Amino acid sequence: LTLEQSIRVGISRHEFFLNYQPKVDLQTEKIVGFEALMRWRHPSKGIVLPGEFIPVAETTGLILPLGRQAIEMACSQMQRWHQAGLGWIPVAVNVSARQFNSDHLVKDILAALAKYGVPSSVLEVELTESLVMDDPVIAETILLELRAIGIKISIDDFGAGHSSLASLMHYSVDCLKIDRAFIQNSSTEIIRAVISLAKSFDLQVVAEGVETSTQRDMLKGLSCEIAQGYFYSMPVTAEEVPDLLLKFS
Ligand code: G
Ligand code: G
Ligand code: MN
Ligand code: NA
Repeated sequence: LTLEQSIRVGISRHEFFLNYQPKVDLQTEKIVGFEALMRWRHPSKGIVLPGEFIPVAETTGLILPLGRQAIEMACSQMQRWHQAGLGWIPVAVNVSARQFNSDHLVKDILAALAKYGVPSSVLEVELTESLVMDDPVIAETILLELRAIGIKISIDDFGAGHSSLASLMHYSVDCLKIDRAFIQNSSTEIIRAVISLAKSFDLQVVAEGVETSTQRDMLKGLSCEIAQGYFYSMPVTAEEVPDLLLKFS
């Protein structure tokens, strides 16, 4: 089987699942939500990471059914946590370019929210900066549609591409996630400037790839609101989420 064929089979056999990485409020050190990260339970290779299948899924168009499953699984999981008495835990799902530009995204999201009775306010989508900048006019139309549903929109991996923070600020988004390479390689002054500009446009700021207490302290000092990274937790399985919530409570 080619990789494309095994992804296709994997989709039909529901071999893909989500892990969850917490986003932590830097002031309170409480978990405010999770990012859903896809994994593949491959029948012979074991657990396969997105780097090995997302690019192929993108070029073959399989990202459309796969992305739909991701949205479904996130909503289904939110419903289960809610039924378990954990309340509505916000979850962010990554959406790639091909998905964003398909006609189905809004329909898929509405269908999944309705199927599992999930309030739109607890679902978030993460879009990359390049995806939004590729065709700004079309992007803004889709962003406004997503906004109208009431879900939250984040720009992912900010600072990883050719950033134009100034033009990005015109878009209808709620949150800016600063790329881990940017956090790890930029001076405090540069990070301070990005945070302050984002805030002046009323964007929430999430720092990605926070691995050390030094980085945590620096970001907290710059009034960054939320952090995500190995310093707090690796992505965990859905079953591990309740214990993780307790640990941060
Ligand atoms: O978990 P990991 O670091 O291996 O994720 C690598 C990349 O795969 C990240 O950039 C992430 O955005 C992407 N990714 C993870 N899950 C999904 C998903 O469900 N859909 C899409 N489109 N991308 C995903
Ligand atoms: O592109 P996106 O931000 O969606 O990708 C998230 C990826 O980053 C996931 O694959 C996740 O496993 C990884 N990741 C999350 N936290 C850290 C961290 O602190 N350090 C490193 N090196 N990778 C991280
Ligand atoms: Mn992401
Ligand atoms: Na990111």
